[in-house]
Amino acid sequence: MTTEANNANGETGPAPGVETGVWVVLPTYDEAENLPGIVAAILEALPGATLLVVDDASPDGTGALADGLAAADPRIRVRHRAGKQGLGRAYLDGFRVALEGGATAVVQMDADWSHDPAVLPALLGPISVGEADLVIGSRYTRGGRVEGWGVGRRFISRGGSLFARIVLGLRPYDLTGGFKAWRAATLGSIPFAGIHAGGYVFQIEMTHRASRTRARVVEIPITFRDRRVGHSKMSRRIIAEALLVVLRLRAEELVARFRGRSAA
Ligand SMILES: Nc1nc2c(ncn2[C@@H]2O[C@H](COP(=O)(O)OP(=O)(O)OP(=O)(O)O)[C@@H](O)[C@H]2O)c(=O)[nH]1
Ligand SMILES: [Mg+2]
Repeated sequence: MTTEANNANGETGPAPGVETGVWVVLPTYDEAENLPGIVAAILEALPGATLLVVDDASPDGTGALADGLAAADPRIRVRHRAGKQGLGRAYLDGFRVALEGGATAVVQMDADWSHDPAVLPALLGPISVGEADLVIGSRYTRGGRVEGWGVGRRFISRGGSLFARIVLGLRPYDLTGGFKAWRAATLGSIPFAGIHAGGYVFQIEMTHRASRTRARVVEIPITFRDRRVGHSKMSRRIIAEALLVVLRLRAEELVARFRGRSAA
């Protein structure tokens, strides 16, 4: 048997290889300028993957653009959602579709070029060889970098990761980043219903939940770049929410432990 799957006339059909069964979930909100390029780069890095664009009715027409790309390439799918409900909800919806679609591994990444598609094979590597259940593309592990952020944004991001790491007692250094690869079974074992899917805290909570199921979490260094074009959606409200939810997650765990002890 051969893993060669190109058809005779060289059409861009799915080419089974290591990444067969990999779904890349790409949430978009007003990413029309970025979408065609990032989609092409993702599929170049992972020719056998399925790429799911999850668009929240972007006013700039990203959804229609995605439909056009999907019509030309069977590896591309589009999930349209009625309106902007935040990144976390878009991800959970996309994860559900990927798991129901038979994904064996699920990648999550931003569409604004902050996450380099060329890293995708390396991100999936530890899962393919059976050494990890969750791989984090990490800015804050040895060799990781951030480019294009001012002092303020760096401080918020690093501080947020450190705060969550200490409060929740987690191992990874980058808890707020959104470039991750999941073994499908690990992702599927997390109950989505209870997740605080609002903003930035979503990334922390998903890694926290995975760690509590004893998932093997591995960090690989990445260089994160500030968005190429388009607008930033970061706000004070998102940061405050993240801090509060981290404290709440810890409080919930302590209460559960206390209840367990007093019931025993
Ligand atoms: N479907 C969907 N996608 C979203 C939503 N909010 C953000 N996104 C996408 O999620 C990814 C990350 O969002 P960003 O706005 O880049 O968030 P960020 O990286 O924290 O901040 P900036 O890059 O500074 O804007 C991008 O691909 C966005 O288009 C949303 O409400 N729904
Ligand atoms: Mg971004």
